[in-house]
Amino acid sequence: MASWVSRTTLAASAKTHLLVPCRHHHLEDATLRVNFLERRSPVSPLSLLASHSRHLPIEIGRTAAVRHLVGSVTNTQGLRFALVVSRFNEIVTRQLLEGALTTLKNYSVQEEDIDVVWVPGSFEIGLVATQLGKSARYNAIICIGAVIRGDTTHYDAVANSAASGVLSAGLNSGVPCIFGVLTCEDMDQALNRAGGKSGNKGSEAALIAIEMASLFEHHLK
Ligand code: INI
Repeated sequence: MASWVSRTTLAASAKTHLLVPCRHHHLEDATLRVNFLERRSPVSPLSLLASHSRHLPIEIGRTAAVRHLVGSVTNTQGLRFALVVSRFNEIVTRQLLEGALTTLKNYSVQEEDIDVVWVPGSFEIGLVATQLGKSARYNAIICIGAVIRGDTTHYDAVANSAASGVLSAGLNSGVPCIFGVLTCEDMDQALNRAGGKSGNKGSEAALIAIEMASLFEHHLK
């Protein structure tokens, strides 16, 4: 199936809410359910991940006239990705990178379609992401870093610069740039979000990158 766009013949009033059990932060579970539902519903993995409830309401009916354009995570053939990774707090960012690469591999992205670019710190990510985006070689850029308040007095400056840098990179290049930069109070919190008990933010960023790359490649060109 090339995309998640579909037109249903359901009557306008035939809207049903299905409660889908989904474990908090469990990417694979969420994604499997999305794949199962995608023929009937434009529910994205992002919308599933964004929910913090144990049961996620998913609308499975919609009007016949409205087109819903949603990126697919099952059609990754030919999509190219760059990862910009900060060396600062490398013990964390390496875990985030591993999570991202594993997810790309799990969704059939080929190794030759992935480049990893290392930068000194999260502050530098935006500039490099902009350059990579403008190169027209990638369908999405995954930006990975870890800004930890305990380590620095200029936490807010670095964290805010990283966020606005990644946002600007996407807006200025027209290529989706995904924010996989952790902003944490301490190292424990960071490690928990880098493959520990709170999941892996790098994996989440990679899945979002696939969805956005697909959305742009298949629908927004
Ligand atoms: N860079 C980070 O990625 N995380 C941090 O926590 C951090 N701290 O703590 O300062 C950090 N600083 C470096 C910064 O990103 C730049 O590399 C540096 O300021 C040079 O521009």
